Amino acid sequence: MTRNWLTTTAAASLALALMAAPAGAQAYNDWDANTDAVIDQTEWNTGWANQGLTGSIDADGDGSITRTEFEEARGDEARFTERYGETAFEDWDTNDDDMLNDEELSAGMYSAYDADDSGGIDETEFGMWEDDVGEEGLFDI
Ligand SMILES: [Ca+2]
Ligand SMILES: [Ca+2]
Ligand SMILES: [Ca+2]
Ligand SMILES: [Ca+2]
Repeated sequence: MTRNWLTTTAAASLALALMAAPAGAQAYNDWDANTDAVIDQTEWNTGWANQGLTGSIDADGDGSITRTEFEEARGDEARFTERYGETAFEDWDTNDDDMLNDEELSAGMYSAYDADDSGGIDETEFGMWEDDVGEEGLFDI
């Protein structure tokens, strides 16, 4: 009985993973407005705004993300640090007001996911980001 249950669960997880793939490609195409297969900073900011992602982290909805709101949204600290480094909040807070606004968060994420420092987000890098902000990701938003 137990073995059957586990097998069924594994099969269901695989089915979900397979179903998720086309949705990711669709999102990438939506963000890549000029279809040059790279998401530049402008396209990124637009996609970010369209998704309302800052609002998902901004628990009290005042338009600024405090350190507390940031830490509550980010999930597992060790995994987060591995991806973004220990000083992500400070690094992204470019005007040093101890809060992240929409622009700072968008720009910080952009630089974090441009893993090869090419100045653009390719489909692989975008996939990493989607995994991290999706269900069970670093940011569960
Ligand atoms: Ca583009
Ligand atoms: Ca807030
Ligand atoms: Ca700030
Ligand atoms: Ca890149």
